Amino acid sequence: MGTYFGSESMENQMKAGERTLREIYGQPAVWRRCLQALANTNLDILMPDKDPFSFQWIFVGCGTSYYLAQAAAASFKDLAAVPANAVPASEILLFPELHLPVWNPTVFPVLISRSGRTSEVLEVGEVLKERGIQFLAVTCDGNELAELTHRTLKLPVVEESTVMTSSFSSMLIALQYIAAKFAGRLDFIEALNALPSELNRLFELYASQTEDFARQSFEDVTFLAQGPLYPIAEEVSLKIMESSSTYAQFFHSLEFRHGPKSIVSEKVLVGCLLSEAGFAKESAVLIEMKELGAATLAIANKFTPAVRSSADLAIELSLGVPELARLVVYLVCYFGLQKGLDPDSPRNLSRVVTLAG
Ligand code: F1P
Repeated sequence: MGTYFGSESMENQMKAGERTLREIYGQPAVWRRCLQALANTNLDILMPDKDPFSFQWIFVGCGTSYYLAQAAAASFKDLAAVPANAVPASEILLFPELHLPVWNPTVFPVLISRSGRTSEVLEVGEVLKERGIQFLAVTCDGNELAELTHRTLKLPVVEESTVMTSSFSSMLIALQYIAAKFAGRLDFIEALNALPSELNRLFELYASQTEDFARQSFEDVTFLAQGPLYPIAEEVSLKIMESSSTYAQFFHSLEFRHGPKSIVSEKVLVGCLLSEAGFAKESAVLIEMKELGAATLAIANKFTPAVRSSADLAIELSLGVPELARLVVYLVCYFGLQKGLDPDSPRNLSRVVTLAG
């Protein structure tokens, strides 16, 4: 898993994407370190000053951190049964009354930013301070964001790459951990603790198959998923775009039938992140796209023989943890589509995006 498509020799690909590959294969160790840090942190002081169940939780970020916000909102709704939603930081800046209506004083925003420097996120922090709204910051680097609130969770992740891998996975694990902790779901925390060794098992099983698969090149790429896996499909597509300048799309799996399937040909890769809850209906889309001639990749916790045979690459997770705790593992199974480019140095992109004005 975690390798590159493209026409260059594997040796050159390794050199070009070395940092990204190291990042992917280093995930289990990073997750372990974060889980340890979370176990040693007093999370109560990060919570709103009254009953956390009485708040509307709003998760805010840009780019990868916005997709992470969506996965976090789904996790909070599912684990803690609190109202939760996700918005890009720019939405709050441009349409504040849609997202922070004055008639709803019980909002608790969670600002997510690896760098703690993205200007839209910092501006949202300033708006919240002006309005006297308490908020939590989740970050890896800390920086200016951490100075805006005493409720800051700074994770022990140092990531030099532009593309966010460890930061995404560890901030998602941390937010799920917080939701589970305040919902009293100790079983879920146990499930998160099982993930690092499970991922090592999956690397052993699937790394070489995936590398073989990844030697092909595709004209178009699309990733499909539903429910809490949908933001993971968004993130996988973003990673493909960032690391290979290939336009990648994402759809809710069943939506793909309503028009977008017109793009399907043997030069198109359709990746399906199959949930357990929606397996029958989502896998029917995979089977249909294979019949239409697409190249297919599927990730599922368990396959049936028919579904497995419709996937050119089938990655079976076999994880004995709740579906929601598996999200982060689907993410690691992403591919950087390489077209003679260096996935460590995305075109037109810097590690921090700062907008003037
Ligand atoms: C957000 C972000 C990333 C993107 C790129 C530029 O950063 O948009 O999602 O991949 O690295 O920055 P941050 O606010 O989480 O630091």
